[in-house]
Amino acid sequence: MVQTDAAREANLDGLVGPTHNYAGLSEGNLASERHARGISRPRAAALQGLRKARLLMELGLPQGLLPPLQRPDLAGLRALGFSGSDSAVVEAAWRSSPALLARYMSASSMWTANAATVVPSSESLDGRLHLVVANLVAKPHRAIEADQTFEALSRLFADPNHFAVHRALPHHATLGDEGAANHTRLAGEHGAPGLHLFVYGTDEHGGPTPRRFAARQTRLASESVARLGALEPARALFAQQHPAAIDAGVFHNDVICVGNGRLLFHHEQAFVDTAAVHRAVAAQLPGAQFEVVPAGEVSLAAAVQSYLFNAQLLTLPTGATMLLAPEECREEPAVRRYLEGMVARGLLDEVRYLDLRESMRNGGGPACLRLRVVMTAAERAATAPGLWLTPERCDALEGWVSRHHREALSPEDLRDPLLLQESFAALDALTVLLGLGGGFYPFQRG
Ligand code: SUG
Repeated sequence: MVQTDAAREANLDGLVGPTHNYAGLSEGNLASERHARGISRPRAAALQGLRKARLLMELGLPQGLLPPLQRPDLAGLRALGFSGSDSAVVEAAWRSSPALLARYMSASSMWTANAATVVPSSESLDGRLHLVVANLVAKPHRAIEADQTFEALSRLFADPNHFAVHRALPHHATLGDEGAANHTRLAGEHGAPGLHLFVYGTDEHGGPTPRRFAARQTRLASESVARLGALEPARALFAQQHPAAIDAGVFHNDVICVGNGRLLFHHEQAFVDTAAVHRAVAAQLPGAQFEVVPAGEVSLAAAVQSYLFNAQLLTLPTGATMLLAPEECREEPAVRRYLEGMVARGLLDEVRYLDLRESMRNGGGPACLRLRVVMTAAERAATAPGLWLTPERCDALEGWVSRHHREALSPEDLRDPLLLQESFAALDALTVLLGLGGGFYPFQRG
């Protein structure tokens, strides 16, 4: 499958902000729970992310970046009644509860697969590219991302002739939406009209539900996102994630399934009704391929631990297929064996392993760190230029990280007034570096 120049898939990676830390905020995300209150390394985290983005750029794929959101979220803390100077607000929040402050300090916007769901212009009813911001209501530290994400995407995709950026669904438990992490687009060619598989964890009208951990995505939310994003109704498929998977730590579908082109690659225990998913996909996508990993070869636990499915399945400009997997997949013998088998069978041309350990410790693998946006050349040209990575910009960003991000951050450091100053200084410098224009961040607007 050689991609046409008309429409190509861009990956927009989340730049890791200076407050990257391990606060154990995501129950049901085993890595986040396991590493709670550990020491994080913000500089290494940001450089690991940039290394991945640079690799894709060097492979000839359109590669962009989404800037981190402002942290601390002072408006969010002030809305809870904390007052006084910025540093007084932070200190008072810490005294009230360190865990509360941690929510407003989290660098979780790095996982841009949760920023929005994307409907490319080739499948939308009005011929524009739609981005529906995710409300992330399941977790308080993530729910506060929605408004700033909307503002950022509205600036980066500002041209109304090409783009429509939608606000997140209402913040209500029946409408939990986690964005592209629960959405997979399949298509014969990236430029050809595709098929959209929305995977939800719970349906208020029935069906099984997980027992140990709460499902984050509802069926109503998935359906509403498809409507808001003006997706041609015939191109939408809805399927329920297996509750046993959620209970085993699969808090998003992209922890157990990844698709690209005509290939859907997933674990045996990904869906409640696998046969129905395959039938529906095959009916709409001639030549659809399914690679189902049996639990007997890779257990659910090994899939979650290694993040096998949270890989980037990429079609390179040469037409070759590459899987970009976390280093943890190389270290897990069953997973590595499985991937080597896929190469031997000609399903993949190459597997590359990357060290993304800082993000992985919070449950964020390669696929979490990027938002896939299939775009035509005209659409790419209509975005804000600050969106795109170039070799020069990547060098400059590495310098920016080395200047602004701390080597290490402990949970107690979150109350440090200097961290607040450093964070805002970093974001100020970033807006200049990326040419994002004045007032990009709330603190810059006074
Ligand atoms: O929402 N972790 C994120 C990881 C998101 C992964 N994204 C995808 N699978 N697409 C989450 O659970 C942990 C933060 C902390 O514990 O400090 C966190 O938010």
